[in-house]
Amino acid sequence: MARDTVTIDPIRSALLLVDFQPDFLPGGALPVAGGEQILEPVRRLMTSGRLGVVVATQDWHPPGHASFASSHPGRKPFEAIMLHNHEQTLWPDHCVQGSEGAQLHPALPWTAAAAVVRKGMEPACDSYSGFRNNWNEKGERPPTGLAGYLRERGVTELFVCGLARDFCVKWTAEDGADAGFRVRVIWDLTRPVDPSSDQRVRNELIARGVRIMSSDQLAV
Ligand code: VGL
Ligand code: ZN
Repeated sequence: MARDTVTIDPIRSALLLVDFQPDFLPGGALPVAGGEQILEPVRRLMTSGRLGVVVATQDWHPPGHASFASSHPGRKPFEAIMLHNHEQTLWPDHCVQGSEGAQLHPALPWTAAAAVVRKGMEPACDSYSGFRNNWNEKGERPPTGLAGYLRERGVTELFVCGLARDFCVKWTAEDGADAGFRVRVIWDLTRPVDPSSDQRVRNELIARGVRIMSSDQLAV
């Protein structure tokens, strides 16, 4: 099926790269299958400048983080618990601050990135989204400042890709839409933790006003 080309104004756009870190790629602590397949096309987009300013998120947890199964005696990775009145999936230890697996992935040209927003630094609270933490003990989701940064630069359009489709990409895209940006997820430049979630994730994104596109719509 031929799909329409998406018109891009680089002055008003940002390429938002979510969690391209070795821990989310095969061989890492929380590997997302097929993540390595999107590195090369993302590298090309980063250096092209076609999608405007390049901004990245970096999952950056202190040791003993509340999202780690190892912080909850008797719990195993991928189980869910209630944390601050919301369901929290427990993960293997991953993206520990300063570790090899937490670095920005060395296969990508990070000199092209204007800003990197670190997230998940609160010991007691997770942060899937680049815009806001998950809920804290007060039931709030404090902002990271990313929306203000983008707005001040005149950005209105976000092109989101990265890992993982069903967690940090989804939450980032939804919060970006809630913050008033026109958000597109470049679906083929994301990969999920759980491929069986794809239809639900797609529906939930669309319901929140996020557009789903394919990299082949970025025609030259
Ligand atoms: C992520 C689980 C835990 C992600 C981060 O980048 O999608 N998933 N931390
Ligand atoms: Zn994490």
